[in-house]
Order: sequence, then structure tokens, then C-alpha cells
Amino acid sequence: MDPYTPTPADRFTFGLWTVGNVGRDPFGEPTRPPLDPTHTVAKLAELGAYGVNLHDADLVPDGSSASERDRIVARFKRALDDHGLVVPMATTNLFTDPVFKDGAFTSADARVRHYAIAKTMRAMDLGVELGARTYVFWGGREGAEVDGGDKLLDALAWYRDALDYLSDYARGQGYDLRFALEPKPNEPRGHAFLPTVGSALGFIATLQHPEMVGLNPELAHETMAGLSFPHAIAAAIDAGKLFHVDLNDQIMGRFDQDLRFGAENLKTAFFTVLLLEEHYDGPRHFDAHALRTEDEDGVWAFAAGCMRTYKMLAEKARRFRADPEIAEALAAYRADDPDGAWPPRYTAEHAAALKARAFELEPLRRRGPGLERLDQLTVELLLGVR
Ligand code: GLT
Ligand code: MN
Ligand code: MN
Repeated sequence: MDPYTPTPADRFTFGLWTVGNVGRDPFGEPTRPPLDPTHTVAKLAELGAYGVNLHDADLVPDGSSASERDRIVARFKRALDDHGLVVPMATTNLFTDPVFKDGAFTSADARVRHYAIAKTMRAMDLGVELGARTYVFWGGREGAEVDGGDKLLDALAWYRDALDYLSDYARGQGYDLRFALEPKPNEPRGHAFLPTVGSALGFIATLQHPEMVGLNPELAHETMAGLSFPHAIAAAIDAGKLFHVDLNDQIMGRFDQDLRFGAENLKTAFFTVLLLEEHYDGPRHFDAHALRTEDEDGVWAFAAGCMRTYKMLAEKARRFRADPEIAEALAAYRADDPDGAWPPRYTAEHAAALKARAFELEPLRRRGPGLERLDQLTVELLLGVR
């Protein structure tokens, strides 16, 4: 078998909303018909995916009766069973309904905030019923264009109140769920609350149950903010908070593109995969969609492409580690200090000696760390000539 053909062991997942994206944009109508979720399940299984994720409303339209909901869910579960797909992550659509136009958990109208919590509890019930262990919070409408609304501090407090309430709900129900916050700097709002991985990490520390809340960083979102995705992932890993990941691609400084993984920034994709392969064992979720130009065949080519590129980059990551010249360049980049081990242990005596130490700085100023060579070796590896 082609080594880059995905299998469920690779744990690739897509959202119903990703392959199901109909190609609507702010200037144009849909270019593709909606997909039946059971058809999506069958196609994703055929392509070698492991799972499918969803918003409540991707499966059960808002306002469905209880019996309609149960009928839709039973049919979807049958499709999952028939095709061996799982639902590792679920989330709530708190952005499409006009009721959320000025925020859900951060709406200035307390009735909307209460409704958002109620909708999320029902969506959590659905996610857990389908087997989800990760619950994502993307605050699509949590933001502002007008700071004259004077709610910058209140909005963060309301966001915190809602997450605290929902953590208690999940615990009260005995749900085995972890929450993953997904930052984004803007779009659809002018300024989003919790715009980056760093801001979300700081916020989590203020929650009542910080241990059950982590991050779902998205490549496109950090890139829109002008930041590096590998750096953001590293910060989340360092904090023990990489609970989930949204892989896609994006041109910096553009609208939210959600391009096929690896379509734009191959080096970013490579260093992302290197980190994930070595420090993350959750599902590899593609939060992207086919270009608006494409028909359904293009959608499945897009989905297969995301997974295939990930696998090719995972193979490159293994070669990066196994390459003796790269290993040698990496070893040369890091220099030990013959006069003292790292990390230094503080004692008053050590501090006094360190302050008094006569450093020979001239050789350190002159030393070239070899990064040009290292980077070129990486490029050659990625281009397939080593
Ligand atoms: C929406 C958004 C994504 C989020 C999804 C989860 S919905 O498509 O663009 O980044 O991950 O709510
Ligand atoms: Mn996105
Ligand atoms: Mn996303």
C-alpha cells in the first residue's frame, strides 16, 4: 500500500462543517449543495479518516422537535457504526443565529447569555451521546467593533462565568469531557475576545476548573494574527494545554481562508507536524474546506490532500530526526558551558560567583551558530533531495 494513504490509526478527523462547506462567502451564494451527514461519514471512512466532529446544528437543525432530534441522531449513529467512524470532538454553533449577533457568552443582553449556556448544555449532551471527549469553544461572535459599549472587562467576566457554569454542568452530569478554547483574532467580529493562544492561556488560569480547560489552536487563526503557529503550539504544549488542534492553511494578512493543510506554508506545516508527532497524541483535526471553485469531487480531493500531506510531512519529520548531518548541525548549535551545568541552581554563593565570573565574551560574539546551514538542510529534506 502507498505509505501515504491514511488509515484510522492516523487519527485524522474532519468537521461536518468542513467537507460540508457549501462555498458561500460574503460576496457570493453557495457553489455546492449541502452534504447529507451520513454521506459524509461514508465518504470520510472510505478515504481513511478516523472520525468526524460536529456542531449541534451541523447535525440537528436548531428548533427541531425532540422526536426529530432522536430520529436524526439514531440515523447518524447507524452511519458511524456501519462505517467505523467515531466523534472525538463536539462543539456548539453560537454564531449563525442572529440572536448571537453581538456575542453569545459575552452578549450585553443577559437573556442571550443564558440562552447560549442552555444551547451549549444541550449540545454537550448530544456530543457526549455520540462519544465526544473534547468540547470546543470557538467564540465566533465573542468580540466587538465598538468599544463604546463599555463591556471589555464585563465580557471577560461573563465568558468566565459561562465556562465555570459549563464545567460544573459537565462535572455534575459525570461527563468525561475536556474543554478546548479556540482563539481567533478577528472575523466575523472586528476584534475578538481571547484573540490568540497566549491570551487564552492567561485566561484559563483564572477559571474555576483550569485543569479541565485547554486549547484548540488553529493554524489559520494564529497566522491571521501575524503569529507563528509552531510557536503557538509550543506554548500550548509547554503549558500542558494542547487538548486539540485545528490544522489548515492561511496566507498572512488575509481573510479567514481555511485552506487545505500544507497548501500555503509548507515549512510552517512541517514544523507543526514535527511538534505534533513528538508531543501530541490526540486526533489530527482538519478545520479547512475546499476552495469555492470546487464541486464535490474537489471536496474529496481536498480532504484526501490534507491527510496525505500530513503523512508525507510526518515521514519528513522522522527523516529530520534520523538525518546524521542535521543531528550534527543541531548538536553544534547547542553549546554546553564547561564551567557550570544548566539549569543553574540558585544559592547565594552561586549567585555571587556568577556575578563575579569573568566571561570571555569575544568568542561568543563571533560564534556563528550554523542556522543558515541547518535551515538549508531542512529545505533540502522537504524538497526531497536528501
Ligand atoms: C468555524 C470556525 C472554526 C471553528 C469551528 C468550531 S466553526 O468554521 O471557522 O475555526 O473551529 O466552532
Ligand atoms: Mn478558521
Ligand atoms: Mn477552527
